[in-house]
Amino acid sequence: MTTVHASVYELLRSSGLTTIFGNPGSNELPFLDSMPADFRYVLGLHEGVVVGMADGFAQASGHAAFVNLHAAAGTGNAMGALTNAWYSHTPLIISAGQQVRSMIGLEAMLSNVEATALPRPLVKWSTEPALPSDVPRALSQAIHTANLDPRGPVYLSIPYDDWQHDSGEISKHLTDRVVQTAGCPSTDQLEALSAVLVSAQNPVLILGPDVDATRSNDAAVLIAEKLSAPVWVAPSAPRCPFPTRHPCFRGVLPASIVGISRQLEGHDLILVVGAPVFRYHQFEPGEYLASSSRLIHITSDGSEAARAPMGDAIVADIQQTLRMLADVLPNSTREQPKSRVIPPLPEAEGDLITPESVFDVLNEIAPDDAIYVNESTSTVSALWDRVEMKYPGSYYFPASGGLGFGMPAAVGVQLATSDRRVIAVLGDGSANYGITALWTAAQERVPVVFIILNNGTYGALRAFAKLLGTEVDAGLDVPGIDFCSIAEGYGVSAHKITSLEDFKDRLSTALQAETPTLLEVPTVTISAF
Ligand code: TZD
Ligand code: CA
Repeated sequence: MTTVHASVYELLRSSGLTTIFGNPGSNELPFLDSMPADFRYVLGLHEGVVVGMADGFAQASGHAAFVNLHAAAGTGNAMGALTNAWYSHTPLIISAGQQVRSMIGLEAMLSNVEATALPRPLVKWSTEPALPSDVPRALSQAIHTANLDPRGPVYLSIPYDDWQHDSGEISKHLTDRVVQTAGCPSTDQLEALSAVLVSAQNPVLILGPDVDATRSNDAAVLIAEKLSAPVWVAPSAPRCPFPTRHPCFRGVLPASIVGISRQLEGHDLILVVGAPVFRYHQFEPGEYLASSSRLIHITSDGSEAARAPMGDAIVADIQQTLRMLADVLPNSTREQPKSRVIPPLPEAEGDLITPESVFDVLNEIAPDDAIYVNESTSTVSALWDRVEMKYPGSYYFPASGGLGFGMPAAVGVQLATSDRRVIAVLGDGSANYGITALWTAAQERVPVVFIILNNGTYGALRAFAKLLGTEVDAGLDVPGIDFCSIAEGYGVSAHKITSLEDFKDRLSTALQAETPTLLEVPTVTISAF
């Protein structure tokens, strides 16, 4: 007999899922019993951190990640992090232990009542197998579902008395199944798209996170160069799809309805790839699009295509479509756009350091293939302006805006990418939501450089309050947090920065270290808009 336990580990192994991000409880112990030696368990101290680390790991590796959470309370703690994984199309296979089958109905302690409903609507699929021998097949379904476009998280609740059951006959057929998509545009669709682009007078490209996720950055560069078109990054950007010092690069679009239509005015053709149309944020109503503009949207996510308020869409494989398009497009005779000018460095105020000068130091000292995990909300534009990012997979930001992603994701990205340095840029507010990731970074000896921009306040919310015409003061300041003491408490060496020179020195040392470092930088507050 092959047990469910043996079949599941075999399936995980054959699917490349040998790293388990988790936080255990009693329901999960029978699964963790005698874990094979080729598996690695990465412990997170809070489930939001567990999912954040797995999210970073999956996004950076380009492959699904496996998560093991504790039943209802553990899953509940993970929900905020799931909002980010959902919107970044991160393939996560999230398993959770369940009470033994005979006691779920009794609502014994640690029962996950209505387990499959709990993680919705933030998973593509959620299941609790009807019988123990179906656990391996359900896991196989979960893995394929997570990996099919649009990729995303799935959830599997497993009663803890299932593991020693016989897994039955079918499980041996599961390990070598290949499930593929082949979503290319037809020849007619490709010709029509290319004809529209060629005949446009003033086309513009807008690129989203899935261009970077599918490693289609080079194809996007070719298309931009062939069209001599300016390139914007779609609003509320969670990744960097285009080299930021390329002459065609224009920046990140604003995130309001009028902000976008104003910025795109004059373009007769707008090609949006790998992003929703659009991820708006601040409500500034008006025209969605100038009447002289036509919008075409290429996405692998049918829901993104269907819910857009304007434009036409092609739902297809992004990498294949961009490569095919790059091949068929002729070179335009238009002049190439000219590189944009980087804004001047603002004057420093008193002893405090400006975020802009922190970014200039990063740009000067960090390796050019450094990976930035950003969760400093008021300084997003300044970072995009000042830090050059030229390689795929150089930037990660919470895709739903749910804070608590930055610190854990930085650990996960670094675990997946040992040949590049990860620099986490965190606000003093944001850092607290995932702070226990510091402990995992120390234990796993993950050499992330954590930079806390400490302005003592929720800076972005102060800017938003102004934008809304409100005068909010309550709940916006976060004074009195000593991040160096916290970091040292979790085993991470830390320094409070006293000057820009000091920052340069400490950063250079941190970038050579083989273990994590936290640098707390007292900064001024700048306006987020
Ligand atoms: N809670 C969660 C989980 N996600 C959120 N996005 C918020 C609360 C609301 N929020 C924002 O959207 S930005 C922000 C909060 C609290 C302030 C973050 O402050 P910070 O960065 O110190 O990290 P800045 O640069 O001072 O804005
Ligand atoms: Ca702050």
